[in-house]
Amino acid sequence: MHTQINELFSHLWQDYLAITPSAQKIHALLNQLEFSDVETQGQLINDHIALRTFNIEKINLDKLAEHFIALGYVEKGQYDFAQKKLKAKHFEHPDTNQPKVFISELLVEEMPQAIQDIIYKMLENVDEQLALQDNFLYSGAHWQVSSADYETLAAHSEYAAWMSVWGFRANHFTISINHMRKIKSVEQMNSHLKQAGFILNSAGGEIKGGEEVLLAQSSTMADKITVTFADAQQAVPSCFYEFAQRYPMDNGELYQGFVAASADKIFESTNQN
Ligand code: OOG
Ligand code: NI
Repeated sequence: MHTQINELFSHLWQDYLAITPSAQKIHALLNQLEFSDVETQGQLINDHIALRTFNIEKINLDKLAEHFIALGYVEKGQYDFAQKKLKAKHFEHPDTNQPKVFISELLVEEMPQAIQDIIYKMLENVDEQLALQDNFLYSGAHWQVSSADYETLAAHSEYAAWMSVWGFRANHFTISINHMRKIKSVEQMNSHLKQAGFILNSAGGEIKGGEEVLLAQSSTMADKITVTFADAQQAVPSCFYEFAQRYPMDNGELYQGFVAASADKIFESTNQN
């Protein structure tokens, strides 16, 4: 287990950047916009990250969560995505400057038998101890599927297809708009990014949620990266960047949870099209 939150997030960030070239570009673009006019170097703040897995005991949601709980994180919310056959929890650290963590898992038993077979085969040779390793959360895929299996998975669950290629890693980081100096809304963020040529996720509208649910979000569509399948090479969606603005609750504090209806659409940032 990692002994420092910063160390874990720095590994997750480097791993994410390596397969998400647009995140590197957006980070540089926004840094330039926000801080090029100030002497003291400011920084972009990460609202949260998200990780994915299957609800299979040796690598389930709780196994991922243990790494964060060991660092002081506490479970705060639960979410169900009936149609996508997903369950999720979010975790917060008592130090509110630390990023929140959203972890989901696919309910494998609710998938068609053919999908279950592919997933069980992927996990067959995964060591029971894998989830205990220090680098588990950024260790990627521990298996290789064929491009045909990838397409079979994708036809039933884009989430399962994504997991078959990318495995254990942060699938996005999230810029906190509340902490920005120049950009003050998701709308402004979106037009800035579109002007620079980035493609946004428009599922359910480019802005998910809003002040009425205390959280407004948007995200890019995942980059396409060429990967090697057992039988072929193919470009598939990797990771994406998200942007979040939080609004105050009645007690004046910013809402720290997630919004299931919005999250349902954010998942689709890694869809093939
Ligand atoms: C997580 C999607 C949900 C949010 O902020 O609502 C999410 C995922 O794509 O794994 O990140
Ligand atoms: Ni998110």
